Amino acid sequence: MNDKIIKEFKDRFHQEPSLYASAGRINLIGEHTDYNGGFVFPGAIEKVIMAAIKPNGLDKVRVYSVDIKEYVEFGLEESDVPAQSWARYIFGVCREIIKREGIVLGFDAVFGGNVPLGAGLSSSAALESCFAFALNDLFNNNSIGKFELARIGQSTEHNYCGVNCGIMDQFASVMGKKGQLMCLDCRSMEYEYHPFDPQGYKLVLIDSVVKHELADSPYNKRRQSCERVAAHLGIDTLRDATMEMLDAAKSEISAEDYSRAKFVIEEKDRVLAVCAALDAGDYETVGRKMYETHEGLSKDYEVSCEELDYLNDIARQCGVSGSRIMGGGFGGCTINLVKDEQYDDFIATAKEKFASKYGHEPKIYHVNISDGAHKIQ
Ligand code: GAF
Repeated sequence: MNDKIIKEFKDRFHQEPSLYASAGRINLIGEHTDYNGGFVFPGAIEKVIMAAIKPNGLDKVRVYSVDIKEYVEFGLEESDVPAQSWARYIFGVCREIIKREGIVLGFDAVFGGNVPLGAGLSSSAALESCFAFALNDLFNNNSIGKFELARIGQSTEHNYCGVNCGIMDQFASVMGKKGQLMCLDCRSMEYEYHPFDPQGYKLVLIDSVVKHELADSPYNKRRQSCERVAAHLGIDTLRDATMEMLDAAKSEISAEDYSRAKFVIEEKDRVLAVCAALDAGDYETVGRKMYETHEGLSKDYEVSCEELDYLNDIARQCGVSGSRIMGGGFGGCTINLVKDEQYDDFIATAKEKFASKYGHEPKIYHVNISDGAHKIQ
């Protein structure tokens, strides 16, 4: 992939570029907790978005996507927003750096990657983080802190892409470290790295290939539900809520808002339980909590879909230790914690059963926890 992107750059722009990459992410547990001030437990993965970039001395950005096979040019003023949705991620990053009094001048770029789109692996965060990291290096002497680079990606989603997301995806994409998951407290923004090398188990993603689209989607509505309940309880975020507080307010809020908040309060505790279980090497408890999360995401938060529930059922039937829908929901992947000796049978069964019900096989991605944003050359 490196060679292809660099060759395309040289063919188009006849210059020698620098090459940067940033990663997609998995999340072991802690879904829809980030924008509620709770905990998340993500890690960066080997799948990346990569960009060849060089300043061009002009007052515009010229960028080509090797995967979408489209070329776009845009200026750097707020009114120059491009029509193509993929280009808005890059435009948004430029604008968010400029808003923070950072420097972005004209540049040429060619980018591509192997983070599957719409699979819940945060290809958009990888794209934002890759450009934020590169523009910090090329124009700002790396003076913008790494955490701020993640916030630049998050603000891009809010202000240019219509997704009112939390910080998890961009945080993981920027801060990821090989072989380590990160427990992030999304209220204090403190985080710890946890080595993740489950002896005797594998982590595998099964992609239903049902596409999710978070912009204008129920994702923003879920967030609004949580904010309504927090406001009703007189607290900043659901991080400070307990089930006792929620139950006391049950008759004053809608049944739907109650279910959403119930999931978030329970999920908050599950992340901490998983953290402790991981440190104790107790992967069966980790797996049990993953199933509980799936149940909550499916029944209370209602962000699953038939295909993902089916994949979760297959995992249970195969005796897999843990399985759940991963990411924002409404399609994408399940993440599965599988004992080595059950792995082959599980994958074969999942492929066969899913294909006979939905007419196509799910995609299988092995998870390798890797480094986040970095310069390649
Ligand atoms: C999406 C969002 F971008 C994240 O911020 C997070 O809320 C996640 O859904 C659900 O945990 O990936």
